[in-house]
Amino acid sequence: MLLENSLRRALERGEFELHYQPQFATATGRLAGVEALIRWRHPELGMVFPGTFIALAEQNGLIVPIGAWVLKEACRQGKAWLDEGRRFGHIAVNLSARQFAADDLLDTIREALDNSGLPPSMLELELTESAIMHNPGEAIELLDRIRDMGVALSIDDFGTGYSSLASLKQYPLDSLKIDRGFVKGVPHDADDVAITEAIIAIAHKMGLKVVAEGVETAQQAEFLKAAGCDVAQGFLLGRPVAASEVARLMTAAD
Ligand code: G
Ligand code: G
Ligand code: MN
Ligand code: NA
Repeated sequence: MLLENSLRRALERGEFELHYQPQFATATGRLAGVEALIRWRHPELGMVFPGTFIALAEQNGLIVPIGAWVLKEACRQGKAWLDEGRRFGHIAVNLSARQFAADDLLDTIREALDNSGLPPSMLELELTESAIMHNPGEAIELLDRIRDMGVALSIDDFGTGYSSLASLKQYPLDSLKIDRGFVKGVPHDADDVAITEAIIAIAHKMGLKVVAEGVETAQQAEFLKAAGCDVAQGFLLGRPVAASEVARLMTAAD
């Protein structure tokens, strides 16, 4: 209850901020996108990480207004970078299951895009398998409508949920993010290697891009590049940092 009230106040007082973690194309090393990750700058506690409050915000529903703020702020920042002539590929935003189930999701996305002027194709939404599988029938229709706006869709933590390959085929997706649990084991663990290579092969056959998250070592990065993984993200390549800092990685548009 205490935390619930303080989360609500944090939103009202503007204590949330977004950090951005870079994603790089493995083939060229170029910046392919940035993922927005929420932080709470608490007046007494300092920086609070989402691991400590996102689950609670999911339970009490505050993730819906907090998530709407995240979308709005990410789109605003993306458009500001564009106006500064910076190239950053896309900006990825995490959507929780509760947001995906909310009635006003489409309006929230449309409003964030319209108010900011960010081109929809520069926004990518990351969903987990469980958020989608909760109601697969309705999910396809909702995903189709998001995709119709021109927004890209990605499955986060892929391989940890229970989406079947059949359902995967039906979703209008752009990319899969291989869960960091598998990335952690490559290139030493034979099972993680097999799973990672299989995900890349299936994704590519389905016309999807593959992003590896949680890349922490040069060996992992080399393996992923050789395996044909399109994009890599992780502490080795860049930690989540403030907008001004990630902007230094963005080249000027010519
Ligand atoms: O940044 P960090 O690794 O601490 O994030 C922990 C978890 O919080 C990750 O699973 C990430 O997806 C989630 N997360 C970070 N920012 C957001 C956000 O804006 N919305 C939602 N729903 N989850 C987020
Ligand atoms: O679930 P999601 O993919 O949205 O989680 C993103 C979170 O993963 C971020 O909070 C970020 O801090 C964390 N993260 C990013 N790169 C790495 C990494 O290389 N290793 C680990 N352990 N966590 C990472
Ligand atoms: Mn994510
Ligand atoms: Na993830």
